[in-house]
Amino acid sequence: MVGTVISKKYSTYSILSDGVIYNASIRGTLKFKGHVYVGDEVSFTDSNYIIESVFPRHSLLKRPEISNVDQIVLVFSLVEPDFSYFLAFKYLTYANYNEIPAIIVLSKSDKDDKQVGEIKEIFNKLNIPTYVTSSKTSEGIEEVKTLLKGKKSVFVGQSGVGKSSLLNAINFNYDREIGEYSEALGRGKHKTKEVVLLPFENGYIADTPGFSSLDLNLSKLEIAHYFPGFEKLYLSCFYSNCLHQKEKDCKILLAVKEGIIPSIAYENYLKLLLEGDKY
Ligand SMILES: Nc1nc2c(ncn2[C@@H]2O[C@H](COP(=O)(O)OP(=O)(O)O)[C@@H](O)[C@H]2O)c(=O)[nH]1
Ligand SMILES: [Mg+2]
Ligand SMILES: [Zn+2]
Repeated sequence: MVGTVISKKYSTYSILSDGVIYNASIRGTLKFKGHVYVGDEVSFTDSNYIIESVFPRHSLLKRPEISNVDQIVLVFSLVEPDFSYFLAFKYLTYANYNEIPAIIVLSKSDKDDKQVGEIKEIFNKLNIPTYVTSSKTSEGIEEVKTLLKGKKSVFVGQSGVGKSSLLNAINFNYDREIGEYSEALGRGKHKTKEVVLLPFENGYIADTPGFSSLDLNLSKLEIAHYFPGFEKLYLSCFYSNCLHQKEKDCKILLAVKEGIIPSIAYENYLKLLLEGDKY
C-alpha cells in the first residue's frame, strides 16, 4: 500500500492511505534502512504494516523536520510575543536557502494592529505575500484557507504566536491543543509537541512545536545570497563573493540607496551576517 506519513512517535509511523490511518513500523531485518520523515510518501506491506520504501522527496526541512513541503507559512504575532523583523528576515532566509516559497501570516490583529501597515509595505516590496489574521475575530482566515488549498504547507513560528489557534480557526475538527502566552517567559508554553500533518482540501497543513531559537548554520556568503530580496541581485555585484557591506559596485547597496530594498531589511541583514559562519 502507499500513503503519507502524517506523524511519528518513537518508532511508530502513522500513515494516511485512502482515508484510513495505519500505524506502521520499520523492521531492521527488511532491506529498507533509510530515514523516514513526516511528510514522506511511503509504500508499506498490507499484512503487518511495515514500511518498505520511501518515494523520492522534493524537499526536506531540518527544522522543523518535515519533507515534501510546498510552502512555509511563517506565523508572527503582532503582540505577545511582539513582532520581530529580525526573526522574520532570518526565517525568510532559511526558507530561501531551502528553496521553499514562504508567506507571512501576522496573527492576533484583534489585540494590536498599529504596525500592520508598515510591516505589509516592507514585505510587499520584497514580494513576500503577507496576511493579517485573528483567530478571535476570524479576520483573514478565509484568505489563508484559499492559499493552503491543494498544497502541503507547514506552519512555523515561535511558540505562543497562535499557530494551533489558527489551525482550529481553519477547521475546528483539528482540535489542536492551545498553549498560553507567558509574560514571564516572554513566549508561549509549548503545547504542540510534535510535527503533525492535518489533511486539508487536497493537501496538508503541518502544525509544529515552534522554536525558541534557530541556528541558521549558514555561511556569511550563503546569507549574502539567500537573504530575501537579494536572490537575483547579488549575481550582478562586482565581486562574486560580495557580502554587500562596503564593496565596490555592489548592487545590493545600490538597491538600498534607491529604496528598492527597504533599509530595515538591510539593517537586519547586517545583523544576521554576524551570525553567519565564516565563508
Ligand atoms: N487575542 C488573541 N489571542 C490569540 C490569538 N491566537 C492565539 N491567541 C492566544 O495565544 C496563545 C498561544 O496560542 P497557540 O495557538 O497555542 O500558539 P502556538 O504555540 O503558536 O501554537 C493562547 O493563549 C491563545 O489563546 C488571536 O488571534 N487573538
Ligand atoms: Mg501549538
Ligand atoms: Zn554586493
